Amino acid sequence: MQLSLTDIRELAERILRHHGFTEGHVQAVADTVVRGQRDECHSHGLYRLLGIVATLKAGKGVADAEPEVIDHAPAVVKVNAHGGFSPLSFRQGLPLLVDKARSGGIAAMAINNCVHFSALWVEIEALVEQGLVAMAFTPSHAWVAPAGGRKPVFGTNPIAFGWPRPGHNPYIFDFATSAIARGDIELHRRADKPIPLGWGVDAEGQPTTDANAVINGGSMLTFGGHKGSALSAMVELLAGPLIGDLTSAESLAFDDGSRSLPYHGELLVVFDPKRFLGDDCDTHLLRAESLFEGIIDAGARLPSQRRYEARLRSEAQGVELPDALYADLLKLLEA
Ligand code: NDP
Ligand code: PYC
Repeated sequence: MQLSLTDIRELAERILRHHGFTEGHVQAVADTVVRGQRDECHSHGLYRLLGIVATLKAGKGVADAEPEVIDHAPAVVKVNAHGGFSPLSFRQGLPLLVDKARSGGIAAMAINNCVHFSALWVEIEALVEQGLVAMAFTPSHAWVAPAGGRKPVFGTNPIAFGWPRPGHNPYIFDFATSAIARGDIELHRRADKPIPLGWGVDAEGQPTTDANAVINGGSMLTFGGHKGSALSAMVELLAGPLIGDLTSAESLAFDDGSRSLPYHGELLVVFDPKRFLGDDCDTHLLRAESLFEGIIDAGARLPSQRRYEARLRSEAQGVELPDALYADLLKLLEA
């Protein structure tokens, strides 16, 4: 199916309203999944609506939750999502987070008690647009074995980072600390395609190219062996106990076999370069440009470049949805 961005936005909004989401959630969630689809981040585009509705039906998410923004400490904002989906909590906490970063130079926001389904770059872009440097971390469900271990302990635990670049798209990376996001393995299973070796092992701990064997009884693997494993543990700690919220193992226990989206917290940390550098800010941001030029001169590409190119393409031509996904999305309007 070839659909315009307006078409997919309307479809996403209709599905969310049909399932009783309040208008704030409709707008925040639709915005997030449409951006994912637009930038060809297929694992976190419209596909996520299937999991969102399944989570609601399993009673593991609240469609009319009202996020509560708490001015917790001079540099800390907390947002209690009260069981709702994270994008609205992020939106509502954003102004206070930005104010705190501007006044103190550094600030953090903890989103608690939320269903988390999204790509983190969506939030990082909103912060970088304000001229801030930003990082985000969140656990998920315990699907990933630690390097050298035999059973899942970690979530897919993404880390995202953004740096503003005057006159250019921002430098943003955003990746799971597993070899790949769970969503991508699920998409391979839906399309009946083999996964590359290195993404996961089967129930016996044997390397496999069978997505189903990884999802049902197997384990995902970390990226970069022990290094990804340690980073994944860091995400568990920062966006779990540090903010008083669930680890991936606890999120999976809360799930209780319902196969819902993960339920836990998220930590965002932002820095205001103007506060760090004062009048010298522009000079140093310009110096940073030579790093990006160096990467490109070396023949590499910057992270997010593929995404920015996909965005331009989607804005001009619309997006392509697999027929099976389009059919499953339409079914959500009947159920
Ligand atoms: P990838 O392994 O594809 O890595 C994504 C990042 O690496 C992007 O920033 C990407 O840029 C960049 N990148 C990829 N290839 C290159 C390259 N050759 N040179 C330079 N940069 C490159 O994605 P993941 O599967 O790890 O993660 C996908 C998404 O899943 C993320 O957005 C993440 O937030 C989300 N996720 C969310 C979770 C949650 O709990 N909410 C859990 C796990 C993942 P580009 O996009 O331009 O290719
Ligand atoms: O793709 O790993 C993933 C994921 C987990 C929660 C949201 N996305």
